[in-house]
Amino acid sequence: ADRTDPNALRELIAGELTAARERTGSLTDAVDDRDLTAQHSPLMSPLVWDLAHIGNQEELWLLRNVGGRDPMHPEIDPLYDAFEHPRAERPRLPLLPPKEARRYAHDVRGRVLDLLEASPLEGAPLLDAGFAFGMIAQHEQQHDETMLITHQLRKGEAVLAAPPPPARVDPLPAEVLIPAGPFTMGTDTEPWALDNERPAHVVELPDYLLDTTPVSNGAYQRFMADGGYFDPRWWTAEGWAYRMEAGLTAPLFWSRDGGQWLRRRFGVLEPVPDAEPVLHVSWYEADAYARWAGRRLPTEAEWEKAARHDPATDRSRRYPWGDEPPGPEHANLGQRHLQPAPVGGYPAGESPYGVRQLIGDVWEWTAGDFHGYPGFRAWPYREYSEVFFGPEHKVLRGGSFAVAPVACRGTFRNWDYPVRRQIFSGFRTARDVA
Ligand code: AVJ
Ligand code: FE
Repeated sequence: ADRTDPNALRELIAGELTAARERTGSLTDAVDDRDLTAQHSPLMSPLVWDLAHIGNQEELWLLRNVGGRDPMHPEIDPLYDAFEHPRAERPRLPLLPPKEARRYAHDVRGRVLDLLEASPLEGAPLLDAGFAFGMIAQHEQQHDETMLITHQLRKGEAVLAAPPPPARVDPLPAEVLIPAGPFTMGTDTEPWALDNERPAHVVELPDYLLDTTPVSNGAYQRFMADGGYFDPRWWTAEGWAYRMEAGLTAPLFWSRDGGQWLRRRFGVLEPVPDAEPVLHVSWYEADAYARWAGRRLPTEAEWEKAARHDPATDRSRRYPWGDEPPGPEHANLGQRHLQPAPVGGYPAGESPYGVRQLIGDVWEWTAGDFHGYPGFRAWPYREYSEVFFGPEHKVLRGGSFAVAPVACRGTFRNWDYPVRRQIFSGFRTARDVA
């Protein structure tokens, strides 16, 4: 799409908003009203909260902020402010019931599409390149991933299904060398990049070696079989304390059946597939595995250089494969498949250094804490990123099978507590060149 042509940009925005709403619809129409209002885990909101929160954020940013309209239902704002009520409390709030929540989100959307037709897409920072519209499409898709996590935590019969991802696996070297040198991290030019991806800045890295693919279930089970969960040598002090307190012996959703490990995935119990990337591990488990393997987690800069730097042109690109938006041949994104693809797939998504599956499949834990880049400016609200900066959050990169293309790129940064495991998290490892 030609983003410099306002009508083409309007069409692109409308398409992204519609795609997000279709996803929201399939996640919320798959269950009945009781399931929509139930608390499936104290870690998550009821699905009906996400639904109305999606509509409320859209109303706040697009109808009120951009469009200058009056609030539609000012009394509901505090219910859907994520900072007012922790997730565990949300089921007890006087939330809009499913029918009203759907109608509210639908009414907001109708007015937004009218606004989009009438609105200039330049002349104010929120409007330039349609930023506020892009931010809201990304926001809805982020909650669609959150709702998929709620589905994964939900007990009972399977209600979601999707075809498996491509089974192709290529024989690949275990790791690749990324030669020393500077690269540009972050962006000033990606039109819908969020504040924490900015500004672009040069980072100089020494030589390092990075896993060609995410760590597989097969490799992770060697760590388990070697007593990895029972040996404090591999764990940080905090990680070991958490492992003991939580009684961890395997990734979340795994269970033992005689000699075999099974995992539960969207209501279906099946043998753990050795070839898939390990999923539902905390940062502490990823860090312990890496130490056991004589390796370490990559830094964010190491991850991003492998994903974006093109040594032929000495330029950072949007994705490992170049600047074109993700297609189904490049990466496992967008909930097209409800599981990661086996490691060693997606040849068309390979980076110039030969690294695979950086985008899609599983979120990848990186070594460091979440912080702002040099020159960071909170925009358009401090509560998107800035209030989460600090040592309590670790950064994840690359997106999972649950992430929509609009909310995924080489610069995108996600974050969570190092104990989190219900998220679609895996990892790959790195090492210094001796
Ligand atoms: C960027 C995924 C950490 O879900 O908490 C949604 C995204 N921000 N609504 C989250 C977000 C506000 C955020 N993460
Ligand atoms: Fe939100």
